[in-house]
Formats: sequence, structure tokens, C-alpha cells
Amino acid sequence: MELLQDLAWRGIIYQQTDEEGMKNVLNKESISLYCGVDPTADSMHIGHLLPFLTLRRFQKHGHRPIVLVGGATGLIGDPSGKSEERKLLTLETVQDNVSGIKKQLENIFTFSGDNGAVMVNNYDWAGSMDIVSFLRDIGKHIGVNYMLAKDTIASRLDSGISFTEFTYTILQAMDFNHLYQHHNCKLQIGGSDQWGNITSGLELIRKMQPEGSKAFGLTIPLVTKADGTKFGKSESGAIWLDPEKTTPYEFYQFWINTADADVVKYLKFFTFLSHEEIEKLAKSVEDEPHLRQAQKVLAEEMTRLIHGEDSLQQAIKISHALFSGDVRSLSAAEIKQGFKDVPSFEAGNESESNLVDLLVTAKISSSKRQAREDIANGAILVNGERVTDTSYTLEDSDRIDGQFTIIRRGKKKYTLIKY
Ligand code: 545
Repeated sequence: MELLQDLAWRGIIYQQTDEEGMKNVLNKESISLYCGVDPTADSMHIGHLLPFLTLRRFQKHGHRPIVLVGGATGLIGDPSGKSEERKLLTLETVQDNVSGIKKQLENIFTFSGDNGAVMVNNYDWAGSMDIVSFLRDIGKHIGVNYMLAKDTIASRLDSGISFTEFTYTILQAMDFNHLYQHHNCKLQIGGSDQWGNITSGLELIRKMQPEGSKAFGLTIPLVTKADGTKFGKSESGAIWLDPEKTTPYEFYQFWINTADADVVKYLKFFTFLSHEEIEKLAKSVEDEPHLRQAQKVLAEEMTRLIHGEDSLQQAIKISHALFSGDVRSLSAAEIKQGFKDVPSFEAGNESESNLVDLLVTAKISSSKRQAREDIANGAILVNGERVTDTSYTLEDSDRIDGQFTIIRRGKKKYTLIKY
């Protein structure tokens, strides 16, 4: 199926500058296209992912993706979607962030082969530009009226916007013009908040490039949830791509917990499954929602894409162990991931300890009497096994990998004992 038809089927196109023109170009040639990200954080989260996955769809159809990291624009700050002036980041912070984000993007693309992806940093051309050249060669082509009409600028005129942020859109325009000229880049894509910046680029290309030059812009819709809450957040905050910030297990769980009302849309947006596969899963959501087949496939595809096969298998293993209660099969590393948000207790290093005492000091049971009652009632599980002996003492063999004992009280209340 044609690329643009596929994108439309998936609901990935929000706005396009020239639909017919774009179609004609894609029908006859392989193009280069780009999407940028500013290193304003040390990791991307899943809210940033969609435009880059869309670049990859173009790559699968033979086009060349250019991934731009905004080493220069990150020092300025995009006013798009922000109701207040941003705080400037230091040069050092931005540089640190650049390396983290580059690594994440490198995982998503293939950089070798005929249409291998290219990574660029706008600091390489914008960082050393002098102010006189900027004002003479670039600024002269962009009308202030034109800029004031942009939503992202107009919406800030009352609350205030510095000249720095006001100028941001010209920097992004310069990038598009630079990539057009040096990489024959004909298309920029981005989230719907990037429309103003993308069209600034087209304006600059029109003014600076030879007559007949033609480039395009395409934006992607904001990902929404059927229940109206914000996409991409769990109770513990954003879902980051960095496994240190969001473990692969948490990442997997996030997708597993997708509502039936959203799951087909996310399969279309985020996965590279075929239409037939997605339609089959859609039917399964209708006919046998309790199986959560679509959620499982979504979680698998996404975790494999971002964290790789090994981390996916670990995430599945942790999920099964937590579901069945058979936590003994987990390694210390898996326990660390799976029990990240579970209350924990640092035990002293004595080699044996009385279970009743431990239940009280770790605040699992409210008193010794309660602890004995809990044990006798069969409410206490040590590493997944019920202990009903009130005189039980924990031994070295109760420490998984010498590091952890998992105590469960009742159906779900886990406490992680750390040594
Ligand atoms: C800079 C120079 C260019 C082209 C693009 C840019 C970046 C662009 C921008 N994009 C957003 C962004 O967020 C911060 C991420 C922190 C790790 O600000 N001006 O950098 C987001 N973008 C992805 C999508 C977006 C957008 O990275 O486009 O819409 C979110 O979905 O907000 O020459």
C-alpha cells in the first residue's frame, strides 16, 4: 500500500501543506525528510515518539530520514505550546542532553544502507553564525507581521515573549533551509505544535532557494485518550525512553494497561504491524476483550522496539511472576525492576531473623500479636510461599541472590526486604 494511504489509515496525518504536491513527489522519487528534537531534557518520553516512528515509516518505504538534534535551538527554547517564557539551560546541560537523546534515536533508526538515516545537530551550522550574517542573510526574508500571526507567538503577546523566543521560529526555519540545500531535504514532520515552525521553514525556502524549489510540511495529531486524561503518564509520571527512568518492565506495563477504547488506535500509531494484523486484533478487542490480546501485542511491540528483545522477555517474565505470585524464579535484577514502586525495608545484616519481628519492624503487621495472627491465618508469603509457622526464622536461603526477600501480606501487599 502507498505510504500516504497507510499514514491516513493509521490516522497519523493531522495537517499537510500541499497534499496533492506531496503525493506526486512521493510517487516519483525517494526523498529525504526530517524531524527535530530539542535537548531540553536528558531523555525523550513516549509523547515525543510518534513523529520519529513516522520518519521510520518513510524509511521503510525507501526514503531517507534525517534526525535533527537541536544543540543550538535547545539553547534558545521553543515557545510553541508554552504559555510562559522558558528558563535558559546551560551549555553544559544541553550538551549532556544531546548525547542521551542521540543514543535513544540511534536505537530507532537504521543508519546503514542506501537510505540509512542521518543524524545532524543544528549547532554545527547555527552555533557559529554571526549576528550580522543572521540579520542580513536570514532575518531580512521574514516579515515581523508574518511572525506575529503565528499562533505560538500571537498567544504570548499579552503574557510576554522575549526577543530570544520570538526569534526561535527563524532558527528552525534556517534548519529546514539548510537541510533543503545540503541534503535535498523536502519534507519536515513534527507534532501539531510544530506547524508554525515548519511553515516558517517553507517560507524561508521559498525566499532563499531558486524559483521552482518546493518543500512540504506534515504534522501529526496529538495522541489522546478516550477517557480524556493525558496520554503518556502513569501514576509515577512520564513514561521515559531511558530505562534508568522508566524500567522496561514499567514501560511494558504502561502499554499493557491501555484501555480497550484506545488500544487499536495505538496499534495503528505506534506499531509496524500490517493492516490485517491490526484488524485481527481489533476484532479480538470486540469479541474477547478479557484476553487483552491487543494490549499484549502492543506492549510487546513497543518494548521490543525501544528496549530490545532481552528486556522484553524480562518484562514478560516479571509480569508473569507478579501475577502468579511465583517470585522465586526472579533474579535480583528482575526484582529491582518489578518491585521499584513497592515499599521496601533495609534489614540489618544479621544472618537469621525472626519472621514475627521482621513483620513488625518492616511495618508489614501493626504489632507482634497481629503478626502472629497474620502468619497463622496464612496471610503471609515469603518469596511466594505461604508460611504458617509463627516461629519461622528467615535464613540465608530466603535471600534471593543474597539481596532480597519478598514478603507478601494478603492478596497484593508486597514489601521488599533489602540486605
Ligand atoms: C528544533 C529544530 C528543528 C526542528 C525541530 C526542533 C525541535 C522543535 C520542538 N520539538 C519538541 C521537542 O520537545 C522536547 C523534547 C525533550 C527531549 O520543540 N522545535 O523537542 C517535540 N518534538 C517531537 C514532536 C512534538 C514536539 O521533539 O514534534 O510535537 C512532540 O510530539 O513538541 O529544525
